[in-house]
Amino acid sequence: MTALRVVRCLPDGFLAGALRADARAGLTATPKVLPPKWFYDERGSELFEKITRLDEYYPTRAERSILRAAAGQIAAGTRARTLVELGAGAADKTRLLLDALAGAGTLASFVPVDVSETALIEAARRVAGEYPGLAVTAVVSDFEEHLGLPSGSEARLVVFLGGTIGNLLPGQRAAFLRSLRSRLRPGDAFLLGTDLVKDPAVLVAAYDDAAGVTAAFNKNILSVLNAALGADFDPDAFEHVALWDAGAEWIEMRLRSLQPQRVTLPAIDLQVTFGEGEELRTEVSAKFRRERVAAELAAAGFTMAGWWTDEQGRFGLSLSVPAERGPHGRRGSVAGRAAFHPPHPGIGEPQLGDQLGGDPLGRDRPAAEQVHRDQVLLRPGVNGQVRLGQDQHQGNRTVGEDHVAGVEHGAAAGLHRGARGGGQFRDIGHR
Ligand code: AVJ
Repeated sequence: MTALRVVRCLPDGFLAGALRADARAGLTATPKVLPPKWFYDERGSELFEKITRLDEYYPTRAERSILRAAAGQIAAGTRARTLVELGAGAADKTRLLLDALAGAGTLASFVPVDVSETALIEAARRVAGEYPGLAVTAVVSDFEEHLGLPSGSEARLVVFLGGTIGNLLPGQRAAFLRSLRSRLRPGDAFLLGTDLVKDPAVLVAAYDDAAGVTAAFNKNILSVLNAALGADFDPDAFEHVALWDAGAEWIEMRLRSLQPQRVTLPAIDLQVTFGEGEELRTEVSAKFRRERVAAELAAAGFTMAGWWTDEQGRFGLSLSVPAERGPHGRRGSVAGRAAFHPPHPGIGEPQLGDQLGGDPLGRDRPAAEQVHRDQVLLRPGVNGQVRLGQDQHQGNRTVGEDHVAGVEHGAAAGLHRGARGGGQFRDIGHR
């Protein structure tokens, strides 16, 4: 009998309340902003699935090609019993990891976490049907609010794919990574997908496709507000804008008002006006360089133990584990440290520092290396039972710190450099 559970981690009305708060704060801010999480009603999720099949939108294909090449290594290295996927959506890429972990003989449970209940339960049901005996717990949650991590003592691999971390503003990203780190312990690992800095023309095209699917996806947020708040936005009175902010190294999506207009939002007793040409920011999608990923992970108490990119260096997957020293410099437990040691002879301690060199886009790397990878070798030493039930999603904290063996290839580029273009939007806080 296929085991499928649905757990709702958010109190009733939480999302509706959050939408009202975001709409009020964002539409009364100057400049106006709305967080991208409100794109994903049923139509929004469908439009996003369509985007992932567009020629211009390379991230999904690039990440899938990396997962196809690296899933086996990640499974063998992490020996995870539980796969937790944050922002799961359709979970199709996840199958590559599920197959690899099942192949490694360690997989026991799958926990997809997403705010979009419909897409989530549909995906969870499909996975439960395809993997007999796999315990599947669909967690309806906003991972910024509640990670929905199952407790229990078995090795967990938490994955955050698709480059969705890039939709969080820097402060939110740091808070999210710290919060995740505080819930991980020895034996756990974190797999993160990050879209990489590249030719701005390629980036802008990926967010402004010729068929106008992304434009429809962007405008859909106005329909979400109309439906949820009784607003009278006219999506056709706005045009889709996608631009590259070279200073912040992120793509911004905006909706530009085509004429002066007044919008009423009765559910929050609000009227807002838009001037002609006034822009409402609906999403940032940050693009990364490898050492910035490593730096942000390290700042949150992770050690990056592995890094893969696709052939053209368009997308990066990092695998990291709780650092030996936590974010506050506290040393990890000796016992925990013993749990990790390289299973293959000849693989030394990662010398992260001296590896960070060379061309960030990998152009100095021999063409032969189709999918770039840095050996990731982990062997969780801890085994125990995971019993998934309602209360375990309250997220018991266990903090553990360990060290990982691995070899590294380099990347080089600085973090944020001086503001250029789009500045006026940057500092408006997210929710
Ligand atoms: C997969 C959610 C990260 O930012 O690239 C796609 C969302 N926005 N086209 C991204 C998105 C516009 C996407 N994420």
